[in-house]
Amino acid sequence: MSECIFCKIINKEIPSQVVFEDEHVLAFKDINPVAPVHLLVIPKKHRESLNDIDVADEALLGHILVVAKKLAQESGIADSGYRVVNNCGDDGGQVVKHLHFHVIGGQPLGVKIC
Ligand code: D5M
Repeated sequence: MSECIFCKIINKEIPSQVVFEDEHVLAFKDINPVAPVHLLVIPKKHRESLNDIDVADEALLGHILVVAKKLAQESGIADSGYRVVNNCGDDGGQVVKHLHFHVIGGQPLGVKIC
């Protein structure tokens, strides 16, 4: 049994507020939102971080971004703008070691560092 918290969410071993699911990805509300809309889009297959992605995962990554855009549209934040964020590794601020993309919006967002 995986100890990964996001794998547990995928396997419905712990609850989450799912907003989208298909064969390849799951999207759910972040438990600690930093903006009115804060979703996480994750691959169903465990990848620790972007560092574990290779060429075989290109279609999966593209799909994640298409899902992120679709969820932004459905959340009503697409026109005003939003961020899709991936934190990779410790210096990147990654806490949960299962690849995930934050979709954040619904208010003007803070300082950009890049
Ligand atoms: O972001 C990890 C994110 O994962 C952080 O914003 C909280 C969120 N999180 C952690 N546990 C849960 C559960 N159980 N449900 C929903 N959201 C969760 P990182 O980029 O790793 O810093």
